[in-house]
Amino acid sequence: PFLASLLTHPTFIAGECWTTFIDDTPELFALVNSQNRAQKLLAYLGDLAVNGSQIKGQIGEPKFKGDITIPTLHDEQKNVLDVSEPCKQGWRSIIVEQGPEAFAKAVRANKGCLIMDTTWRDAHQSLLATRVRTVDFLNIAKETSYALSNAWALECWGGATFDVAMRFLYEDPWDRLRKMRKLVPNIPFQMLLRGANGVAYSSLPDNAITHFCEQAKKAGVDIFRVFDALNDVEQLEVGVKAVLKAGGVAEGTVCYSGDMLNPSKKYNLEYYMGVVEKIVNMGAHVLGIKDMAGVLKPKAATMLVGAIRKKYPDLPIHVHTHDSAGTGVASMVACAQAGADAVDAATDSMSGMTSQPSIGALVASLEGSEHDPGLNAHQLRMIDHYWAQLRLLYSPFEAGLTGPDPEVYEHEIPGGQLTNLIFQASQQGLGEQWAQTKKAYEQANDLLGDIVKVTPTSKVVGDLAQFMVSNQLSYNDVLEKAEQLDFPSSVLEFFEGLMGQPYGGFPEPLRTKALRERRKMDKRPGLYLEPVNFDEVRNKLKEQFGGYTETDVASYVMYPKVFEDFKKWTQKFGDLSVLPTKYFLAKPEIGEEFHVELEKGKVLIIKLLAIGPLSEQTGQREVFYEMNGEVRQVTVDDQH
Ligand code: 3PY
Ligand code: ZN
Repeated sequence: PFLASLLTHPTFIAGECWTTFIDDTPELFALVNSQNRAQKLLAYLGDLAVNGSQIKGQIGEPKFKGDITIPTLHDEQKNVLDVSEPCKQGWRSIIVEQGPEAFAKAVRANKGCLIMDTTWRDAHQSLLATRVRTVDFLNIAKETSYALSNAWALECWGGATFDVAMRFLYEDPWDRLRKMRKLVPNIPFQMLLRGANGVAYSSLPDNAITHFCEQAKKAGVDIFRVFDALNDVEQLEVGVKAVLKAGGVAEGTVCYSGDMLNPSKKYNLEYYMGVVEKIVNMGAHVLGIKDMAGVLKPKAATMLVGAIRKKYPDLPIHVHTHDSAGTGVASMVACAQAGADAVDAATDSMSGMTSQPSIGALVASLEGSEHDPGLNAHQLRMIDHYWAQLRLLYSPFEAGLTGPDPEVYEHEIPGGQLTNLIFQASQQGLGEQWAQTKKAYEQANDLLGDIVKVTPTSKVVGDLAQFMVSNQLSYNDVLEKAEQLDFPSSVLEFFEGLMGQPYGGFPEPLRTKALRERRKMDKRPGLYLEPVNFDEVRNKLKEQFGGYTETDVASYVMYPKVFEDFKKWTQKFGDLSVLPTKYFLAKPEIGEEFHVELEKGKVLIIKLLAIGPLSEQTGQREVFYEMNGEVRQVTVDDQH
């Protein structure tokens, strides 16, 4: 069609095809562009049809491949809500119009306990290996802007969503953020920032964190939950300072580990109050309490939140938990009663076990009390009808969890990691392997000095645990053979000090024995790392990819290799975020017609016609599609 359009174009016919022709006739090149995009899309679809999904972690095909129904919402008078435009009311307007301090004041003055919905970040990170795609958030975004208009925030970005988007879903996380922002202008967006580690797995130079936060704020993040995996306040401060500089709401966060109710444990109330004091002194607007493993029992929640509330009457407190042991609702109710301003929950179908507690259960538990979160329970259930379907669509990423695991009080594995480890163990036949992994995790934690465990330190403990299981090493073996053992790289990075300083110091002589000739940093890594040379990065990206955006720069600095691979992928297959998930994960039936909107108003109607026979000479197959009425053919290497 391009050639046909060119040959029949009046300018071409008139023989006046000079060099400004390209500038004067952009419509032809828009056509080339969409032809190109269509061809790249077919290349992906063809590969999927012949070789099956190559998405890492996918086992089998979705359980549900029907059309997803978008629920209709009703207002209090049972009238159908018009959601053609996003809702405009919500807590975000205070942040935008009056700034973070005013937001902190307003939430303190609010009577009920607000809820942050984590469905768009932690819930799918913890249940579905972070695999939910942009299109599936956007499809329910406007409805969500109404049903959750009184929410503290939607947690929708950061943590593992950043690298998984590029690494496994071939999506630009920044693009996701911008698109979500457009459809949800009223509810604050919250992200998870791993302090000086940004959204990566070990520390970056300070200027990388500053640049990243600036970009994130510009692209739509309002509230930054900043934590450090060791509660190392110097590491935490790097993140908090970057957020303050960017003008965001800084939720300085203390990570909860161990069991405060057990007086012999390392992390007690005094310890936590010490960390909280330092966070307050950093100028954080909000205090976050992050119970990443779900080990904050209700009584401990009452003690901890109660003590902070008493000492800091003006400080907003926001608590995060996981429902691993099944106590999530009870703990969050205890937090609300002890004076928390906000607690976390997830839509019912995406809640429970390693995810957050159910929003429906929490709302019902607080209903009629002075802590009522002020959400419309019926609308929340309607939104959940959507997520119930999505959960089945993403069934290939389920870890196979069947119930709560109160053993978490012993092994303390964070929610997201618990799912990952179960998944890995189930690949090897679960049973004995899983029991061994949990035990080894507990021992690995003791070997490392009973550290706070959350990304990236939880990975260190997990890697050491798997190393112990696969090499059949006991606790004592590790201590005795440390000088000869080839420890996993994350363990060595931790011992070097690349993740900050653990409370109580590194375990010796294990650290020295394991490190041998490697360096030891006894101050925060940012003091040793060379600042990022941003101009160098910009030039490199320009050379390599012909152009860049400032958010590309931020992605590259965070994950150089992942970003490069992602760009190469999109050069080959185009932007696949437009493809409906069921056709991203599995091939259509022969003759099944589906639509892909490349951009607004540019819709492709696609039908798989046939998959040709294998050519013995080339090892390839021809795959035939109908695309907007024309037959198209792609040649695919058969990988089988
Ligand atoms: C992350 O850092 O991704 C986490 O979810 C920590 O809990
Ligand atoms: Zn979490």
